[in-house]
Amino acid sequence: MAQLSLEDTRILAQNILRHHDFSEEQVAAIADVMVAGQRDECASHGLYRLLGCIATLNAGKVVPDAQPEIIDVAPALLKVDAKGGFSPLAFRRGLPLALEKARQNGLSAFAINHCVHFSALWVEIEDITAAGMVALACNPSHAWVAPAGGSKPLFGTNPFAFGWPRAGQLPFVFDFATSAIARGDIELHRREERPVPLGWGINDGGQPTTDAAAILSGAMLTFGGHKGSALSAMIELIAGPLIGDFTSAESKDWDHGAGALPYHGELIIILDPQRFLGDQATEHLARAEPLFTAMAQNGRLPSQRRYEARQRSQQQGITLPDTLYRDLLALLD
Ligand code: NDP
Ligand code: PYC
Repeated sequence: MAQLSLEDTRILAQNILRHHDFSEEQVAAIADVMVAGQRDECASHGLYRLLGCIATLNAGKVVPDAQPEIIDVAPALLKVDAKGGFSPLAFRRGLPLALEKARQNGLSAFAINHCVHFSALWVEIEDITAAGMVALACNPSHAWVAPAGGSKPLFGTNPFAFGWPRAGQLPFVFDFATSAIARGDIELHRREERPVPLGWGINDGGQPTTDAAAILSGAMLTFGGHKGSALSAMIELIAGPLIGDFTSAESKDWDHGAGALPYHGELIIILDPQRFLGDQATEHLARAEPLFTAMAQNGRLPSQRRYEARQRSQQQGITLPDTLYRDLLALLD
């Protein structure tokens, strides 16, 4: 394993992006998200994503110097047109206005359009909870996942994330793909030639398999059967047609076999506890704490693993598999 400090991890990510002519603003926004993923030991959404981002650039499927444009649609609604760039800069540009609208109205809906998407959603959720807000976010991806009972890919891996601010503590956050697992994790199993658990996907004959490559060319499965399937459909709708953007099937068609990262939109909803509760906000938010304590009775809260990993990385730096480190250095050639 290669060992890097967090600062060297950031410099590596930034240098690779600069080497491929991403604009400085794009470099900063993309690298921040990837370094956060690596720091929190979310291997499938850390520096590994640089391989997909540069492959997407080489396929001509992302704009490296895109300048996102904010469109102020209504008192509680804004859109940011990412103009074909990766999503993090569009999120960064739109966030101040989205928070301001939530403060004014009690809630705001923030749509990102025309973005190429590679990231974990919890990074954005934590930016919103840091402002004392409750947050939800979701997006489609590429049609890789069969609907419950089917065998043909239709849905994306469609992540759904939620965040709740906690006084004096890291927020309560969960963030999961509506497929049994993120596709990035199956890709990492294929890279490392490791079998995956049964239930993650089926081969192109519709048969259950533990072979990661067979699932990647067959179909992934939703989590929780028909329940995950319905949630995934909801995400296709509210972060697709509702915001005037692609479904996962349309994103896959647009890809046209290039193997690029998905191109679509994202929907973020922000709720302001102060506007809901006024003077009683502190008292009512405190009532969440016994719920969290009771939830952790037999294990842990979502994000607890991440927060522990964060602390470890801040003290000791991060590790990367040698093969990945070599592949990343090759992107500087
Ligand atoms: P996981 O199944 O690994 O984890 C999902 C959530 O469940 C996390 O919040 C995790 O917390 C929590 N969790 C896991 N195990 C437990 C447990 N035993 N007890 C309590 N909570 C637990 O993630 P996925 O594979 O579903 O998704 C991984 C990432 O991939 C997400 O961040 C998602 O945003 C991203 N993704 C992005 C896509 C895109 O289009 N951009 C598409 C699909 C996924 P913890 O992190 O602490 O383990
Ligand atoms: O891991 O499923 C995934 C994914 C898709 C886009 C970004 N991550």
